[in-house]
Amino acid sequence: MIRLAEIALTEVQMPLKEPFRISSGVQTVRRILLVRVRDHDGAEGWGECAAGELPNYGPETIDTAWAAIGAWVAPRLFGRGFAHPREIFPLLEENFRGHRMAKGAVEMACWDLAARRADEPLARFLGGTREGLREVIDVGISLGIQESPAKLAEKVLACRERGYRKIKVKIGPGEDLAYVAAAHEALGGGASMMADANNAYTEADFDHLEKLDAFGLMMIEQPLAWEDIRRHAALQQRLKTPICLDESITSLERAEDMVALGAGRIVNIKPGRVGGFSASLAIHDFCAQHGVPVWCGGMLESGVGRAHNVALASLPNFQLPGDLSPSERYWERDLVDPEWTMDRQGQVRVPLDRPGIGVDLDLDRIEALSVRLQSFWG
Ligand code: OSB
Ligand code: MG
Repeated sequence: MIRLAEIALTEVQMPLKEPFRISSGVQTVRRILLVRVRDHDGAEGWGECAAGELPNYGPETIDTAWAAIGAWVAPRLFGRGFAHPREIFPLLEENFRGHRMAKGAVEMACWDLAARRADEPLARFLGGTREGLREVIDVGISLGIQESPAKLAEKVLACRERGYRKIKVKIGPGEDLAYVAAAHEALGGGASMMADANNAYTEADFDHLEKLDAFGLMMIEQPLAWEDIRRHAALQQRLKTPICLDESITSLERAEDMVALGAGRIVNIKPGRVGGFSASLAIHDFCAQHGVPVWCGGMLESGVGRAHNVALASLPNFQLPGDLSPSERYWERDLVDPEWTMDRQGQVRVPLDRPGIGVDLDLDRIEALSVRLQSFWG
């Protein structure tokens, strides 16, 4: 039984090595909300909230998540026992709409705690009886919008040289065709390349977006508004390039809608966006049953969130490279030991030799970077 005794929140602020600009905004410092859960037997688990500083990806921010955890998530979890962490998400959904990133941060910390108590690596604990766990995962990189197409071309070449198996370029109106063309030319093709628009286009842009078909991209991610499944279906009808949904997939039901309406052919799963691992596993299994490949997205997490993503991406239907860049791509120094690495073949190893998330927290560094702490007690 898991009986939570404490949920501790810490905000740390870490400067990114380089600013990350996408169509919906730019980040230079990552404000990170870490969650530590402890049960009455003294076992602990760690989580990281996917939300950023501004509500420009989804409606949540790290401040709304902080408030939601304190006001509604923590009180609901205290004072009861869980035989398995899969019981947590349904409980958090009862008459409690949205706030999936807040729910997910705590839920995933509880999965880590349960995996440690079961003495199993998180990847195995998550996979359960599913066959085909991956021990190494192909890694892709997500490149922010650059100053110029030429600069992007330079970057994509360096990424290929480094070994990345997939290169995602961010696009937006006025910063699209010339950028994709330059990257396409540098790489000599579009097969290992994709574009992510983060909601930047509308129905008025369909003719324009059709021009992207010429580049033979692996996929185009979230071209239209996050709540708009129907127009993605209309666009997919016109495009040869598969559409992958990211922001739109806030739950299993939205993945079902995507498949039923033909609104996309690939799903980006970010466990934080859907409320944690229970919902991620449900989406993973649903997509596997319907022949829809999935891959694991990223939210510029520290090594804590990255650990959850890597564990999830070890599941069999994660058929495409994940946005699982190594620590050195984001940070001077990460919050975990060992830091996340990628080999020259563009793969990350799933830590299967120790229980839970498989990395230690650098508590001194976390303390040094922390700007806010709050504990809730059960
Ligand atoms: O759309 O996938 C996205 C980062 C922040 C917000 C949205 C997105 C991203 C990324 C970064 O693409 C992926 C990573 O963590 O490297
Ligand atoms: Mg995206």
